[in-house]
Amino acid sequence: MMELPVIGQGAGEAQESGCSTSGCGGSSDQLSHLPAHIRDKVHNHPCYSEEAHHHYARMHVAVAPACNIQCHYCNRKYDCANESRPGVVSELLTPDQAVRKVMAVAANIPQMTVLGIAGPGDPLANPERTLDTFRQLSEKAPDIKLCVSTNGLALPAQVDELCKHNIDHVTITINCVDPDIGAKIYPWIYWNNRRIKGRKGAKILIEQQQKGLEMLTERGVLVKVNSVMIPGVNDEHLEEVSKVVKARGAFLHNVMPLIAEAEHGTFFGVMGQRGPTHEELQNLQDKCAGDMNMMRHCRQCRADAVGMLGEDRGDQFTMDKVENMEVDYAAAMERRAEYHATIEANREAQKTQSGESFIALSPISVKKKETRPVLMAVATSGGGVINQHFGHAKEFLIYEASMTDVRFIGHRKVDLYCSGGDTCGDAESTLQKIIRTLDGCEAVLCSKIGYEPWEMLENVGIQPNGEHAMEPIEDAVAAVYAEMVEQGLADTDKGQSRLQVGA
Ligand code: CLF
Ligand code: SF4
Repeated sequence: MMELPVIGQGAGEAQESGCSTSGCGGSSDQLSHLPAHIRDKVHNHPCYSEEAHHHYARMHVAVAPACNIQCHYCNRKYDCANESRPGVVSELLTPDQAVRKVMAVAANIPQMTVLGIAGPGDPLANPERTLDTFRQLSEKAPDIKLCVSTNGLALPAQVDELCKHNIDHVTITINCVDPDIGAKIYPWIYWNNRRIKGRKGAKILIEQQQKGLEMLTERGVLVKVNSVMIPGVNDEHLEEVSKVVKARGAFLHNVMPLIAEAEHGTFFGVMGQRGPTHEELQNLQDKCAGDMNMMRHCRQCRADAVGMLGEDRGDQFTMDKVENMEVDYAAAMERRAEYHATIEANREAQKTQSGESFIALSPISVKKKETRPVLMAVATSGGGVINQHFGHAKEFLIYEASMTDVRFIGHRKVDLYCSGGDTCGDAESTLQKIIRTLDGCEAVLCSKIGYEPWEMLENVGIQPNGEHAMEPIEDAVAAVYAEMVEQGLADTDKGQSRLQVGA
């Protein structure tokens, strides 16, 4: 097998491998009941397949500045919250610049399989710029999947154009199907050259979203629905949204937490509207999961994000750098195809290996029936393996292990504990914050960990574990769970630890 280059932040940390994912609706394995042509469509899409996001990257090009609605969680100076976390886009691109940038990234990041347009405004409120970019790319870079994210208002009018350009993944942000709730989220929409406020505007938006969703699914386009969970506004309503969009053919539902800070200058931020806790988000995702495939690995990316989900390599591909890159795209396509074949071979090999980890649990399950599920945090820089130092992790993936499966349930962002140099003086308080972020977890799996964090984690009842470096994540989580079961640490009558971090 060809050797794969490093894809994470730390040299030598990331090696390609794979993991089979159980329990996450977004995984390819979970989608094995679907027809082959649909499985093929999602197999290497890092958003539509949870498993694929360990191996493949996406990029966004910020070609769409205008928007046709106002959301209470958005400030035009910041990225579209449909598909991004707050933060201005670095550069607004013309379609020609965007195409050049995509080809440069594809030639340099062979994991990049998907190009998405997701802002900074609404792509379909800027149809010429968006469609020109897609049209050029479908000709010049035919090995890249095209993807778009929209609020849905202009969608019915653009469905046929999107289909012409081979766009077969569309995300619609649908926060409600009830106009009274919509009026609390959308102060106005711009429709037929008029600003329409309140309930009336929300009703039109909802009708257009539902119509667009149906039109796309009738044409065989895969539709993902994103919903922003806003506690006290639409949180209790989103189960209903999940049912409705599934009935109309949506493929995947991505319930994302509201991001609202006063400094973003958004209505919700300024009004002190809070976002959901990790627990509230997970509970809602679990409730919706009864009706729908759920996405749990969304990173709420910027509208100009580049790289694996959770990383941003945008500063390596600013237009001044891209203009100086010579790209032989035909040669790059050949290299990419070879690289993808190697990833796929490794994914297959790892799947065979992963099946064996659960066999190890079977004899224990006969003896130990009274066990409870356990949450574990994992440090990884990609490839589906435990390959990151605790101190280098910018986020942890959270898995729930039980006697029946290992389930991916989300990720939690953290402040970097060890950034080296002068910032280390603040390490203790940063470490305390990280430990708070891991609330509810009972083990942390990483490639290495220092003595100080080890001790602090142990003191609050989280077991650090560096014994499974470079092993597939799910195998490692299953192995640690098996040990906990054997030691009686996962017995039903042994409660989950609660954190007592510092003062
Ligand atoms: Fe981009 Fe969105 Fe396509 Fe993915 S992102 S347009 S479907 S290629 Fe993905 Fe980013 Fe979440 Fe979006 S992690 S914000 S779901
Ligand atoms: Fe902002 Fe996106 Fe909402 Fe438009 S659709 S207001 S850009 S979050």
